[in-house]
Amino acid sequence: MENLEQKNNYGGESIQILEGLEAVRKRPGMYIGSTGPRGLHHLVWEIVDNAIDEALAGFCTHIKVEIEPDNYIIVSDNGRGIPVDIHQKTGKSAAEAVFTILHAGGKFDGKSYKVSGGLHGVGASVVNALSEHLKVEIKKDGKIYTQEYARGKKLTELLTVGETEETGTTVKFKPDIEIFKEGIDFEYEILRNRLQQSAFLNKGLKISLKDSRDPEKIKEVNYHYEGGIKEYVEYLNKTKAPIHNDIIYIDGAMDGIEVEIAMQYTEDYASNIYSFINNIYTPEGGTHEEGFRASLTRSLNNYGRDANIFRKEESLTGEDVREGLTTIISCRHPNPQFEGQTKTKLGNTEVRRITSQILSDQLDIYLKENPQSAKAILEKALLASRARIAAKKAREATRRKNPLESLGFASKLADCRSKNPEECEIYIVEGDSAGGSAKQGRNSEFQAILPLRGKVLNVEKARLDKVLGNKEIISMIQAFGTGIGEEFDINQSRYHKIIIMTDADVDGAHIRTLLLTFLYRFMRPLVEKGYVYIAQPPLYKIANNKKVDYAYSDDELQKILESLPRTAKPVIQRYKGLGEMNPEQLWETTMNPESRTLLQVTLDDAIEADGIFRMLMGDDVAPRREFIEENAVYVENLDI
Ligand code: TSJ
Repeated sequence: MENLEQKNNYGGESIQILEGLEAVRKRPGMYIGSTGPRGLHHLVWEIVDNAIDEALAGFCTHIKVEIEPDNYIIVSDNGRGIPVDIHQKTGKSAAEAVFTILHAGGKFDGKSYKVSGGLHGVGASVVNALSEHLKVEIKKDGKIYTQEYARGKKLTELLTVGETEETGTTVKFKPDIEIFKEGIDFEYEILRNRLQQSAFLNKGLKISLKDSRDPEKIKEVNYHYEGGIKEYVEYLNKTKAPIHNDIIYIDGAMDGIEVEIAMQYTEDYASNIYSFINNIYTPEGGTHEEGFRASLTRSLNNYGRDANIFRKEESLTGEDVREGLTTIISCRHPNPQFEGQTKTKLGNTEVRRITSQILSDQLDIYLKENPQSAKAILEKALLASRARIAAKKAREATRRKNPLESLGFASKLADCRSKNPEECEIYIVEGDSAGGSAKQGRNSEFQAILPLRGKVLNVEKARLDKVLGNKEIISMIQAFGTGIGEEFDINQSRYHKIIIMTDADVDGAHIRTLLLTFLYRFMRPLVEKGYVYIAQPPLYKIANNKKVDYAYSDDELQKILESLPRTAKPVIQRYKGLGEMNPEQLWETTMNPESRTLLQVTLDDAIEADGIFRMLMGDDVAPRREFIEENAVYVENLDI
């Protein structure tokens, strides 16, 4: 598409441009990842990110997002308004180019930090191509302009429709049901969560969300964080016990690269380091995280040594200094490079040095100026270090025996016959009764069943030694064959699909979250490689005479009921748990590869998982009640 703009022949060019957007409609997955719920929501991020770019450039203070009846989305900002002058190379207005030329977004100036990583930054033209209807309104230079499109093709020219003193851009669109065949229902909670994150990452920016789809129950939130990522850390630690009162905040810039870090230690054992580049979450980390880690370890060791806190020969490892740490790292880079399995890892080498330099300069000063906090942090890291060394000695003493075998209990694993990991699946099932149905219903050639009985340990609150004492966790490690922690080897995995199958209720969501947290913390490559899935059991059985249907959501139930003849008297059964399904039903609805739906778990939702977790475990009652009320719908699209 790059050379498209260099052609002089106008007619030929516009035909090619049409083909450009046709290509998006032919293979939408290439541009937005999928045509499922994730891809659908991606449309909103594309548009919102454009408005955030305007905020980053310093010209916009408020972004509003509204979900209207029929799933129209309206995004508006109070920025300068998309330029309307004629774009030389194309002969179109700049605004029209934005909506009709692939990758046209961001071509106007190279000065600002563009949101352009991974799937982001494919531009407004992709949203236009995949929308049944799109309307843009630009307020600029005293005038109001509008232009409309249908499925990427323009319905009108850019028209002047009025006068105004204000400036700004409003884009209204409705996703095309022909493309998003699974439906175009936006999920309030997904939008809310991500918009809140954007507000944290862009201090001072106001972001509002309003859902007016149900006139009886209009939802609205407004986010505005003057403290930015400092408030983000405060929020993430709300249900934890900090060991120092203040949040350490560091920012600086070198060679045009900005670095911002907020951090606080809590009594927890897990570490939560979330890094971003140009507002894009980088779950695979990269050079900004590496620079952070290197300097954190070095600064704390230097301080410990200078302050004579260490015993002889004592020093802290990276793991020691990250125990219980909550951190947000947010960088801005004019030209970020993305690497890694899922293109969510920052690759620019200079960022390692810059992050490291900025952190160590300011962290050294912080530690000197705040001796009480410094002491608490060093003591915590030293405890971690001593526990680590003691655990290692204990492990070495029992090395002759395989610790997993020596525990003396029988796992409930019903293995499959195939030994070819590529075709093998393991279902992790909550409870014995569901486990029984799954064992009877499965295809034992390639499907293994592991029922879990006891409670899964919350690994956020435990060190590795305690994690290795939990029966449910040992059963999983044994079954997978991968080992754990440092010894983890994904090539030993006996299954390429690890499928979590829990009830579609709040307890099920909780258990699933605990399992995902464990996999994320201790077997992350399984998640990175896409081996982890969530099974989707139906919520309802609808029996009408001899015909049986299953519904996986309330919407689907409604659709099925509407499709029945007027006089039909269907019997509707709401499944409260997997245990209520007989083996045949469970196979048919949830396990048969021909008819089931699996949700693949991806890394970029780790923060959302953390949020759900906090909501379920925390003492904030209102959001928990709301979650429970909306759970049926929510669980459906939950990825972690
Ligand atoms: F592109 C879009 F449709 F997705 C979109 C763009 C959607 C929304 C809600 C907002 C925007 C947008 C774009 N808001 N503000 C801007 N700003 C510009 O495009 C702009 C304005 C002025 C200048 C300049 O150099 O004068 C440059 C730019 C890129």
